[in-house]
Amino acid sequence: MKITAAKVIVTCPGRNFVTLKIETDQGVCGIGDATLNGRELAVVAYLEAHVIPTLIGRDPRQIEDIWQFGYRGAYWRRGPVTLSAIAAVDTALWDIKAKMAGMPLYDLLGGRSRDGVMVYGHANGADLAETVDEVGRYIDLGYKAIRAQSGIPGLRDAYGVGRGKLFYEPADAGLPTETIWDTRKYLNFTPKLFEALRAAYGFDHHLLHDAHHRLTPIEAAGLGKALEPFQLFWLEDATPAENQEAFKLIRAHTTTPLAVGEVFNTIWDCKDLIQNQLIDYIRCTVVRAGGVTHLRRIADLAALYQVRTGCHGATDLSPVTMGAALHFDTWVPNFGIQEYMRHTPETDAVFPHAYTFADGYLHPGEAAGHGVDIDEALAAKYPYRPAQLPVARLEDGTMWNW
Ligand code: EZ4
Ligand code: CO
Repeated sequence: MKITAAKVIVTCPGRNFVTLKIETDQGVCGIGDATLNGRELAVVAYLEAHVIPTLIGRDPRQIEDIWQFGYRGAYWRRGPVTLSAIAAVDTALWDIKAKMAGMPLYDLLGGRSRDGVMVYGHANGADLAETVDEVGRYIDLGYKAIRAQSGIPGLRDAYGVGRGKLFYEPADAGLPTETIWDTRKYLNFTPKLFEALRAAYGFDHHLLHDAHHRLTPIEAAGLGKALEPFQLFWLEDATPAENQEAFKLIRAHTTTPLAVGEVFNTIWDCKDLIQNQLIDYIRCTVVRAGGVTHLRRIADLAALYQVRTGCHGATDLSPVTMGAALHFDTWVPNFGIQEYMRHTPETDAVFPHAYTFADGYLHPGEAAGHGVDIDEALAAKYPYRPAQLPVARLEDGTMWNW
């Protein structure tokens, strides 16, 4: 069996997505997501100039060897561009292998471990009252788990607050939007939000929150402690994690469960956090962390330390990543939760998929492969539009973490 062709498809049905399609001499093809939000064209160039030429003529069944070739063969190890490109190849090859086997991908990985994949939705509002209402809307939609983010009094911008309901899209301008951040106002407000949410809805639902890298370790420790009475499912990205040891300080002060890893790209970014039991959930997903092949290694390491998975699932992860992640989630023994931000109807139309939502769970479907396709004719109607993520500055102008 041979790979005969591969191409990159860029489409913007409301936001940019990069998709790799691999064709074979058996007529079976597979697709993988290569979208790196705000840096899309870097991965396009990487795939077209450096990866696709090495794939032609290769046996697509050799997923492991092709992964190692992409990783070791680059010499320049790691990094989001390289690992997103490797992930796209890997996802497309698993898609092909599962289609050849006539199996849904989860079956090929080792079979079903659960009946459905518990997801969390994103509730956000301009202020506390609106955010409380939004959480209620998700409860009414059947969600078992909800992430709450809110506008903050006295602060113009807060992470996670969308302009419309149910859809949130931060990459909103050709050049980065400048937002203003104030940690004092955020720390003053956030416990009040969760107090109000528990007062309104009780303790039966899982509540989550994303600090989005804004805090120092000691500030994160304080927030974790202040949130303990409200029993969060997790506090995410409490502080940047380039220095994985920073989490020792947070861990020493709070029992609020911690989740990290959506910006990680290999197992090496996760290693110390997992081995030192500094986190409870690892947020890596298929496209950002080298595909199913590498994500599986991260999950296996995590399992040794009772760390569970919590795959990133924002709208910048295309339906292709969502589909592949749902097969992974259905199989992985140490599953925790899956993030689920709905894609727009335009995006769903470009990427017809077998996965479905019901009662707070996503189901990957029974189609052979990962169950997601791309309508190339429709994709061609939505040309690339430059869009970058915002940046954050403190009120005095100092650059901060967005
Ligand atoms: O800001 O994926 O938990 N979800 C998140 C996301 C990220 C975006 C960045 O591209 O933090 O909303
Ligand atoms: Co996040």
